[in-house]
Amino acid sequence: MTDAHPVPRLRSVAIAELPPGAERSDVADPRLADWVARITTLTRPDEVVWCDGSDAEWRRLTSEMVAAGSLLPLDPVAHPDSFLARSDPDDVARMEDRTFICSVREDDAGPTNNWREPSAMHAELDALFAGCMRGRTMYVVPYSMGPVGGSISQVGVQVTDSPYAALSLGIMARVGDAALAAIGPDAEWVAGVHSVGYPLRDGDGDGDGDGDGDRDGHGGTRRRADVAWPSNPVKFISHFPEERAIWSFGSGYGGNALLSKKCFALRIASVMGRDEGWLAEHMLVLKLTPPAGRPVHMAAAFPSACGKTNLAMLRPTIPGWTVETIGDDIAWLRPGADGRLFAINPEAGFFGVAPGTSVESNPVAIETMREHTIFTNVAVTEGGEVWWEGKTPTPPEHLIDWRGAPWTPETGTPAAHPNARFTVPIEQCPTLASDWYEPDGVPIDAIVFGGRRATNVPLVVEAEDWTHGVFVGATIASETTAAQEGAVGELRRDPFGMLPFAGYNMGDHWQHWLDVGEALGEHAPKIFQVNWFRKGADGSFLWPGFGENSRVLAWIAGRIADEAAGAATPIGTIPAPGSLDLRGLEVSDDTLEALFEVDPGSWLDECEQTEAFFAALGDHVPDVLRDELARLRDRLAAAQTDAAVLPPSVRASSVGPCSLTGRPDRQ
Ligand code: GTP
Ligand code: SPV
Ligand code: MN
Repeated sequence: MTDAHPVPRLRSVAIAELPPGAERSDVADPRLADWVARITTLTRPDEVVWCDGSDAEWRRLTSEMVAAGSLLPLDPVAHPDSFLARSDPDDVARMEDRTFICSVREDDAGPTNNWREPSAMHAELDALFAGCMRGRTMYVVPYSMGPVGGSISQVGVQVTDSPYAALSLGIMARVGDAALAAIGPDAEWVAGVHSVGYPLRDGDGDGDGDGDGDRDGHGGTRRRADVAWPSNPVKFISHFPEERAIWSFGSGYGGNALLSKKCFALRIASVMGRDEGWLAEHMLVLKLTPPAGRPVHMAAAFPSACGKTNLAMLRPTIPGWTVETIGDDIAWLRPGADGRLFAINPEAGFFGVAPGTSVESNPVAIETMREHTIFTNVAVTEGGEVWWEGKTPTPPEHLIDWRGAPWTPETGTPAAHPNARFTVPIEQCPTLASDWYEPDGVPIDAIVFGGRRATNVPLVVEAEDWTHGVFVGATIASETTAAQEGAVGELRRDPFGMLPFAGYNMGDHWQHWLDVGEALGEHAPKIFQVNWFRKGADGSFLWPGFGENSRVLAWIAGRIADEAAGAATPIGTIPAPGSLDLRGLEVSDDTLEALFEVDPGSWLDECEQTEAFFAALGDHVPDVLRDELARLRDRLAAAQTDAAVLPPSVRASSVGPCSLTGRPDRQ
């Protein structure tokens, strides 16, 4: 870091007369008061409102937004206290090509990030932000990531001219006076500036946007009409890691606008973690309790829209097991005093993918969103009940689609946007673990990497050790989803599920993982890879997924407890025959074989792509990971020439009678 507390930038901006609300006497950190004054001077809002995340604030903001037409109240019986927001059709997901890491050195951003030189980026942003909040309210939102004052927690402040962002932040982070009080003169806090970039008056006050001073005869107070979802075709999501600052312009959606989430808790926090010896990762955290034996905690990294929320809320199909939820998207992990790795979920809410969520696939999510929920870009019935693809097997006859247009099953376009989401407080989750409140986090017993892979990657594999596990994380590839703008279904490298979220050089991120592993030593968690998305020749999923994934979690728990048997393959250890509990599940032997097949030929092709990927990342790739690649190739080549090295079938009928719980495998 170049400066420990560089927050009050904008020193060049002379503070002008401030609008109502900007000044607040109980702000303990003079840098915060100064920063708010300078942002206000730059952006020119009509008033400033400090948010406290209270119920009263929720009621006030939702009713103002309903009156303004930017929220639609839903059916109060089906969805009490819940609302629908419809975004601009051009503002529906994170925009990776408009996301910038403005580190001082280009090499610190690395080849997987867009880089801009910080002062040039600031100059461009200052021009865009100048007057960008004219005619609007600027909300100042102080928040804590993690329990206020917790040993892994951090604080931040977002200013925004989007009431939707302010309201959503009230769900997603611990907003309020306790967080504000935690920002003392010595605190390190992350500064986020957000504007939708849609001022309602221009500089000369006449609202016609041309700035020519053509007054309307009413003292320059005429405003252009607002729209339901203001945004700007010009978009920047810019991060200044050394300043611990974020500037986001032009988008109101999700990760672009809720700066606590991807911008702070992943991109900026990953840099803080690099500097301070901890990890900020795109991971769910869950607690798994076997019928007998001790509970285990797992942290699992999957790319966007690849099943984190679903796994975190999993309702096991195998009797006696329970899964409790700690987090669904982000984990901060830090070696604890006793040498183990501890994790918190820094967030306080879910911003979950709606499509595919049903009473069958994710009953816990359905219960979680029973009330007090903001839905974005879902479809609704005329009566105000929400619907999305996959919610029910048959769609309703008539809907209003995510754009607000009439829809029938014949329309031919999705009724809900594929990246439609629900925003809901985590405390509404019926499976919330009490551990979520734990200020020092939970000890992690296993780390899991996943992705969407139609081919190659087995249902579950255990890495040989930490270094091999880091190699597995570094070489994750996944088919793209609607969570980001751009093509869907294309296989791309997404190491650690962090391709869009690492705030520093990806190769350095891998080295940091190796360093953390070394510090953990014998306490390092075991590392696994899973894939729920392998497909058969007919293009359908081989594995039923969702609640049935509990079978895989149980095998992982068995490995941790040294009770479940494994079988070696060139890519790692898969369940030994009979060790995966398949009782009560209809899955054919052929399907099982296909789920676990490790084809040396296609894996050697995969190795070639890994080599090219490593080459593209250059000399930041740790040598030991190149060694892992060489070793993997040797094992695959040996397997190719010696069929005997191929894994034994995991088919239950071909083997011993015992599942890992010691009971008969099939009754
Ligand atoms: P982000 O919030 O974007 O980071 O996504 P996420 O990783 O939390 O993804 P989520 O759990 O919301 O799942 C995304 C999509 O994958 C949804 O449409 C789910 O229905 C689907 N999905 C999740 N788990 C499974 C599974 O086990 N099998 C199959 N076939 N689909 C799944
Ligand atoms: C993701 O894309 O991984 C998300 C959604 O979790 S967003 O917050 O919009 O980035
Ligand atoms: Mn995510």
